Amino acid sequence: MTRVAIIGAGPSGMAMLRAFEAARAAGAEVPELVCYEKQTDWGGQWNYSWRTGLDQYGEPVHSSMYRNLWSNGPKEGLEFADYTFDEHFGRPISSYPPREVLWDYIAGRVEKSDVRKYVRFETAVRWVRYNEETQDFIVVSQHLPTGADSVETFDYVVVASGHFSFPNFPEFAGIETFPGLVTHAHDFRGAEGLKDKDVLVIGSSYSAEDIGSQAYKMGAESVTASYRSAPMGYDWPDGFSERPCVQRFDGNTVHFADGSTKDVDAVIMCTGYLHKYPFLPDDLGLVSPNNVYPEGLYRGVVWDRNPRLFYVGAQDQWFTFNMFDAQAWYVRDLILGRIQMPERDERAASMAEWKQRFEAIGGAADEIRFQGEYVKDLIAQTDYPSFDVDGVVEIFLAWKQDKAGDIMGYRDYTYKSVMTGTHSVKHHTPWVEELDDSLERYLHATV
Ligand code: FAD
Ligand code: NA7
Repeated sequence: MTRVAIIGAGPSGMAMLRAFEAARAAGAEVPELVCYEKQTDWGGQWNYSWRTGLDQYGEPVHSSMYRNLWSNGPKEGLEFADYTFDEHFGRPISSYPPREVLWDYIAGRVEKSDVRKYVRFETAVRWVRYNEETQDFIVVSQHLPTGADSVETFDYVVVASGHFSFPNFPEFAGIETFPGLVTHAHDFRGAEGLKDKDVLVIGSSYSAEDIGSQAYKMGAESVTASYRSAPMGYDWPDGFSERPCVQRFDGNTVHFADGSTKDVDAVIMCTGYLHKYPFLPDDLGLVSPNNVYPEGLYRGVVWDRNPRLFYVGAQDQWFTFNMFDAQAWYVRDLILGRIQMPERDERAASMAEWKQRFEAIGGAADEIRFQGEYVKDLIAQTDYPSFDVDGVVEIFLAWKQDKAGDIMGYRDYTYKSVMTGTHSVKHHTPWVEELDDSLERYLHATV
């Protein structure tokens, strides 16, 4: 029987499991699946861990999420086409739920599909090697609680291990003698300790924006965000400002590229993540900056140098959960032989065409449209329930505008689902005042 290894049971790996289960439920014969997950539960980033650094087994902690993390885009942009928010919660909820609520939603779908039996929890993949002679993969894994290792053979491997876990940690002159907290967004777990502090966040993307906002929300004395390429440019509240690149630290004084200085108590590097796959040899491992079209992946999922290896979720993400579904259904159909794997020339021509489109991208709105076109391209080829992808693009564009107009209040805005037509409802408490991110309070409290 054909055997498929899935590495990771985050949203991408769970989409893969759901895709195969949907085919099985419809009467198809599906391959034997083994999904390796090094954590004790599924959900990937959404499965919060208080730990930082190494976990109880000495493994690098995967989680980069933190307390009080609320969705940074409207949930109407990520809704599954085959499992809606209405189906899960039974009533309209707000557009920007907190982490635990989204975790509940993702898990609810796969709990219903009875796919937990395919997942080997607390089992880390250590190494993958392709055997040219037998045309299959050897996967070496280790069960963390017992230390027992296992070596197994698979016809296909799907890499779904995420790419927001290994921090990109740059060097700055003088930082080695900075007397306060120096950390990376990956190890940030909450801003309560930043109350009354002067905080520096380095970076100008999602993490800088949100961790800076968390610090502000929890009562930081000041927040300074330092950008390398361009400022975020929001209309920040008093006490929150942007400055150009950090040039050096001198004690707790930061010197910026415009000659200005600022004394700070804490430095949080929101400088992004590395694509890192320590279990892959270099001929199988993706090397890319964080962008919407990583090189070497035919249709964004097939490892062109060895088309028996797939990546799900390797792109920078505007679309998330429903894009992982589009990818998973497509990969499934390649494995099932419902879609013929194109020859190398055809793959090269397709990649060249998409690369050209990628290089023509001029800004965030173009990126969103590009990713929408990509999702449509995949969905058209499988039986994943078709949905109004252009409608989702419009929601993302509206979100960008709402955010530009109201950075501390945009999470109180509401949008309409393209899946169900349901208009979300306002959360009972404005985001900037809400200090309890529990599912219990979100779903059951009235004030
Ligand atoms: P992950 O969620 O990273 O899951 C990968 C899984 O692989 C993990 O469970 C990990 O334990 C496992 N794994 C890794 N290596 C191994 C190994 N060697 N062996 C076995 N298992 C392994 N998206 C949104 O849509 N909205 C948001 O608001 C949002 N906020 C975010 C905030 C932060 C701080 C971060 C870091 C990401 C955020 N994202 C958000 C994006 C998020 O990455 C995706 O939503 C989603 O989690 C990606 O799913 P994934 O399965 O590809 O990867
Ligand atoms: P991103 O989106 O990859 O952004 C990384 C940011 O870090 C970006 O602004 C970079 O600036 C900046 N950066 C990188 N290296 C440096 C150095 N050396 N100096 C200064 N600034 C630097 O990562 P995020 O963590 O924000 O977001 C990743 C995911 O987590 C995302 O899906 C969110 O939902 C949560 P640049 O603009 O390239 O000059």
